[in-house]
Amino acid sequence: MYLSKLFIPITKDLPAEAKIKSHQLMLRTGMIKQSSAGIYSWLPLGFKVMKKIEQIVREEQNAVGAQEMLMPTIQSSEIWKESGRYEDYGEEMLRIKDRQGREMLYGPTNEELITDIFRSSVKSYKSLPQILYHIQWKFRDEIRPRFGVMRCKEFFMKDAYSFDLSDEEAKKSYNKMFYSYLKTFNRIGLKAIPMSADTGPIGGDLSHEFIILAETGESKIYADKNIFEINLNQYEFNDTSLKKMREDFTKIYAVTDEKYKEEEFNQKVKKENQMFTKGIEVGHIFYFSDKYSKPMNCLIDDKDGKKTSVKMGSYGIGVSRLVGAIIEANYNNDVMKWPRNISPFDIVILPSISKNNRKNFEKAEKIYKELKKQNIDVLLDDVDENMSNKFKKHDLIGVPYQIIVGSKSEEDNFEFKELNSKSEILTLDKIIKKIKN
Ligand code: P5A
Repeated sequence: MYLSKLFIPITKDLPAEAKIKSHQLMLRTGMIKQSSAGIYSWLPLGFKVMKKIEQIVREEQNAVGAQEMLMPTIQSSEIWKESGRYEDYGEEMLRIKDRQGREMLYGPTNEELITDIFRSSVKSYKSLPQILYHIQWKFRDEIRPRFGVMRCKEFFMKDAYSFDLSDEEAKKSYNKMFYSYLKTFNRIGLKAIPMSADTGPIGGDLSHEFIILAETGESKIYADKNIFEINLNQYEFNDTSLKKMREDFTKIYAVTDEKYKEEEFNQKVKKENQMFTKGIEVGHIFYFSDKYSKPMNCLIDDKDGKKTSVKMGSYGIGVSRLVGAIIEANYNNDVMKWPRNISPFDIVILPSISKNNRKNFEKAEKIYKELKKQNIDVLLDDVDENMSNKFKKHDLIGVPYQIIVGSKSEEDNFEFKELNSKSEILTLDKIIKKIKN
């Protein structure tokens, strides 16, 4: 893609409410555009990044045996009345009427709808366990939408739902998701801490939030630093090992302020290991047993032919929130550097262009064609402006690798630079190898 052809409306004027880096950067680089309070359009650059994150989330869900499906955004109020949440959910739920006057709503979450699907199709324990998920827009009429995509009204969520015969079996599903979440966040270069948490309107008595550290986060965190020492690779994908994994993580003190008690913190964590910081909740998992299946009559036959309510959990990742969270975690000294697997482009070519000298530009086009042939997603900055402005612009767009075609690039050797590092002179072959590795 040539930069001049890319729809990337870079803006300099920021609205006053854009207080945190991710919100400012996403507006400045034209990743998103606000359509009304808490509601955004995703423009090509932002959309590309979000789709890459979505794909990683999907791969890690599939890897633990979850199956993808798609439920609608609009739901009937009937099932919410059955579960008892129609009233409880309050003003955060966007309620709509269709032309027949039927009460509908824009789904803030899908526990009821998936329970309804499940009860009409699964009757026997033999079909269990099951984990189903979808990646779909949600709507919550947040009273104070803020921080751009971090807390908005319409947002993109991966939500999964597990179905098991017993509480014991259900905990195994919970552990699988726990593992899948840690793997997902690792893959996008984030250190996420699982923290025991309150369950709020979703319910149940077992729940963990996954929080990444960031000064601008809304959650206050009290934790033992040793939580970062646990290496996920030591666990195998079987029930025993995953049980041990969750125990290892939950043994170490880590809570948000809802559960924080000063005395307990001082008792359980040595002074030198105490960490108090802020973070962003990027995922949240819940085990609520028969909270929905009981009132909604989602019954299955157990081994003795006795009817029992299916045991359920639900598991969410804020896919659109992650875009902002990754920026918060990776933005440093006015430079944004995307992790390479979610960067909007693999590499950018920056030729030093002037009106009377087209040589660099021609060279850049040759490199561009060669990289394209190698299936590398490359951006060529063909805009006629000085190099220092170009560098500033690309420090914000955040593509991690650059080929600078200027005085230092000669014949088959090119100046190659990784953001936040010194440049080096390499052949195109070596550059291609580096990017593909
Ligand atoms: C779990 C899946 C649930 O809704 N039901 C289905 C459960 N959990 S949750 O914690 O309420 O949300 C899951 C994740 O979605 C993101 N999120 C948001 N992102 C942007 N704007 C919002 N207003 C918003 N609300 C929730 C968070 O990442 C959260 O962990």
